[in-house]
Amino acid sequence: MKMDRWRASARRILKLSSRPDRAPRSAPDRGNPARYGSLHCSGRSCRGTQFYFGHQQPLSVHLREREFASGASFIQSRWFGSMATKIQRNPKFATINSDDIRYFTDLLGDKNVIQDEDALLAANMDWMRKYKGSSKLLLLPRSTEEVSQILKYCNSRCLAVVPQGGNTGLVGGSVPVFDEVIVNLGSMNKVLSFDEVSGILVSEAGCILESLVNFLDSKGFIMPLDLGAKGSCQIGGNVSTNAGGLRLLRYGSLHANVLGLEAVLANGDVLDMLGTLRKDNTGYDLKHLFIGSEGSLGIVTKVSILTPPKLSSVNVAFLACTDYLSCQKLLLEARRKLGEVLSAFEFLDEQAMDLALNHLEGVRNPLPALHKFYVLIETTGSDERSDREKLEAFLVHSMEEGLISDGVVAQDIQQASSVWNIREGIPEALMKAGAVYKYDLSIPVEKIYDIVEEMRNKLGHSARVVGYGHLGDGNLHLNISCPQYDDAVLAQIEPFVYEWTSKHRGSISAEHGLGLMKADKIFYSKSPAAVQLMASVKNLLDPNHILNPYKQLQELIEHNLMVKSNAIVGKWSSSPCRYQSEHWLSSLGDVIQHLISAI
Ligand code: FAD
Ligand code: 2HG
Ligand code: ZN
Repeated sequence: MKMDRWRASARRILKLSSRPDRAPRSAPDRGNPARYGSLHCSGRSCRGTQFYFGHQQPLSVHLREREFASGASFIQSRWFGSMATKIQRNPKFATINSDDIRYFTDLLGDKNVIQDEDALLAANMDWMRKYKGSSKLLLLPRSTEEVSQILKYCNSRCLAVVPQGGNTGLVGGSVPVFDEVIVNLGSMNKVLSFDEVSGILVSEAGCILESLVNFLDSKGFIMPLDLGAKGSCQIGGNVSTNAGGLRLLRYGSLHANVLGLEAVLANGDVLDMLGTLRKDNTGYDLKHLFIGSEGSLGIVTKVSILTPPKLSSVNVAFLACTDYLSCQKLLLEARRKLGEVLSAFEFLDEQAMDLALNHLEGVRNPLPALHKFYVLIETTGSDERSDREKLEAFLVHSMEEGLISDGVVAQDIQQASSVWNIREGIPEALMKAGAVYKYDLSIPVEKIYDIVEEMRNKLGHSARVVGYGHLGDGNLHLNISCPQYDDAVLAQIEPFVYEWTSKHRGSISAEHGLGLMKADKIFYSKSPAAVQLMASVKNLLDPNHILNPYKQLQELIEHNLMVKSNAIVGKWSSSPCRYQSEHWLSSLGDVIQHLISAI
C-alpha cells in the first residue's frame, strides 16, 4: 500500500553523486526571432530557457502603434496589462537626434549602436510580451569606461536610459516605457577572476547566469543562485533585481553573497566597490543600495560573488500532499530532519501542475494520479550514505504522519531534471495558457494559501487561480490565468491583493521587484519614512532622474504623488497592519513636500 510503496521508493533513492547539478531544462523551439546576437550564449549554455514563443500571437501592433504615436501610452493595455494607468512621457527628457547618434557611434562603433527595427523590437518588449516601449536606440557597451561615457553624455543631454540585462524581468522594469535609450550589458560578459580557495568569482555584469554556472561547474563550484531564467538572465540583472530563486533557502539572498560590485552613476562616475572580502566594516556598505535597485541608481558593471563548493550528493523528491497544512508541516519536518542538507523546498498546487502537464513539451506526471498539492524537495550534501538515510527517514516519518500521500525520488539526473522541469516550467506554461496576472508575494507561511483560496472565491469561474512558489522562503507566486486580459477581472484582483498582503504584514514584491507594474505600490510594503529616504538617495545619485524613469518609486516622485499616496494611506488606515501608525500618517504630508521640493 502507500506506506509500502514509500518504503520501496525510499530504498530506491539514487545518489546523483557523479553529476550533482541538475541539467537545465531544454528550451522549447519558439521560432526565435532576430535578436542582437551578442546577447545569446551558444551551445550547451543555451539549453536553459530562451524566451520566445513561436506559438504566441504577435502583439496587436496597430493598436500599439496608435497608442505610442499619440504620445501617451497605456502602459499595460487591456490585453497585456494589469492596470489601466496612463503615463505621459516626461517632456523634460530630450529626444535622440543625429548628433547623439554620431556621438554614440564614435564612442562604441557602428555595430554597437543598434537602430535596426527588428533588433529594437526584441529589446523594447519584455519576456511576458506585456510591456512594450518605443525606443529607437539600443547601445551595447563593452567596458565600464564606455558605460561611463554613455551615462555622462545622456545626463548632460537629459536623455532617459533603461539599463537592460537578459530582459527576463517580470515587472516591466527592463524595457523602456517611451523612447528611453536602452543600454544592454550583454557584451560585457567576461569572467575576470576566480579564486579556487575562497570560491570568490569576479565577473562583468553581462555574464549570463548559466554561463557562470557552467564555468563554476568546471572548477567544482556552484552559483549561490538558480532560477528558471538562467539561460538568458545576466548576473548584473540578477543583482539589480536581487533575484531570489530556487536556492535562496540554502544560501541566502544576493545581499548575503555579493561581496562587491562596480557601478556607474547617472553622471558617469564609476563607483568602485568591487571588494572581495568576506568582512569589511569600514563605513556604510554602499553596494547594498545597488542590490535590488532595479537600475534606478546606477548601472552595475562588475560583480564579485561568493560561490559555494559543488557537493557530491544531490537527491530530489517530488511529493504529493492532500492539503496545504500538510505542505506547511512538511516544511517544518524537512527543516528539522534534513537540516543542513536541505537545498530547495518548492510547492505547487493542482492548477499549476495541470498547466505544466498540458502546456509544457515532454513533461509528464511522475505520480500515477493528480493531487491537490505537490512539494519538490532537494537535498545537497557531501556524504551520500548519510544524506540518503536522512532523506529516507524523513520520507518514512512524513508518510507515517500522514503528511505525504504519494511521492517519488529521482533515480538519476534525468529524473531529477524532469521533476525540476515541472516546477521551473510553470511560468512558461502560464504564458502558453493565455493572459496572466502575476503577483509575487511574501506572506507568513501559514497564511500563504489563504490568498489563493480567497482569490478563487472572488473570481469564481472567470479565471484560473494558480498558486506555487518558494515555500521554504515564504514566497507565493500567485498567478491568475484567463483566456484574455479583462479589466473586469483586474478590478477584482487589484487593489484587493495588495491590501490583503499589506494587512498580513507581507511584501507585495518578494523577489521580482517593483518595475513598472508596481511603480506606485511601494507604500503597501514600506513606510513613508523609508520611501522618503529612498527618494533622497535617488535624488542624490540621479538628480535628473534619467535612470529607468517611470519605474520603481520614481513614478511617485514625478507624477500624481499627492493623489496616489493619499489613496494608499486611506487604505492603510483601514487595515489592521503596522502602517496604521498615526505618526506615519501625519508624516506623509512632509514626505510629499520633501519629494516635491527635491525635484
Ligand atoms: P532584466 O530583466 O534585463 O532587468 C531587470 C531589472 O534590472 C530592470 O529594472 C533593469 O533596468 C535592471 N538591470 C538589468 N541589468 C542591470 C545592470 N547591469 N545594472 C543596473 N540595472 C540593471 N526572479 C526571481 O527572483 N526568482 C526566480 O525564481 C525567477 N524565475 C524566473 C523564471 C522565468 C522563466 C522568468 C522569465 C523570470 C524569472 N525571474 C525570477 C525574473 C527574472 O529572471 C529575474 O528578475 C532576473 O534577475 C532578471 O535578470 P535579467 O538579466 O533578465 O534582468
Ligand atoms: C519562479 O519562481 C519565478 O518560477 C516566476 O519567480 C514566478 O511566474 C511567476 O509568477
Ligand atoms: Zn520565483
